[in-house]
Amino acid sequence: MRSLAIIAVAIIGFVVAQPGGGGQNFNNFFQRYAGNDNLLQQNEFARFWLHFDDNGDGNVSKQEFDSGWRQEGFPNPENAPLYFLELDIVRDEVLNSQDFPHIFHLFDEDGNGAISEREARYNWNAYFSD
Ligand SMILES: *[C@@H]1O[C@H](CO)[C@@H](O)[C@H](O)[C@H]1NC(C)=O
Ligand SMILES: [Ca+2]
Ligand SMILES: [Ca+2]
Repeated sequence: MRSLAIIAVAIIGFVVAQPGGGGQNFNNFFQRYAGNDNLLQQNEFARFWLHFDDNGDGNVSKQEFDSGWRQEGFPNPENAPLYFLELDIVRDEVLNSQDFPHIFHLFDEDGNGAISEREARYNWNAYFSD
């Protein structure tokens, strides 16, 4: 019984120790696309969303988004359909260049035309956690 408790504590400790829960996911979003200036510009932000566009037609379909979100290990894959609805701001059941500027402005809280790491992390956690 006692050793079970120790194992449980060890597992919980390990999980808690992971950087911020989806730290790796966040890095794949921000560091990969922000470049050397550590800021996400509109085109870099759009490039991130378009990486889900498997057939390269400029539209991220719901199926492309759901399967990409799941396969790449982004947070809470069971919520991918809900995230798609959040992101499809110009509601036409695809994510594309009409949606990206709106999503960009939601992330760019101080409106200076670029998403800082702080803005990115804050909004990423808010939109894509439970
Ligand atoms: C992308 O989606 C828009 C909106 O639904 C549609 O009008 C357009 O034809 C689509 N483009 C392609 C290449 O399927
Ligand atoms: Ca597509
Ligand atoms: Ca849309």
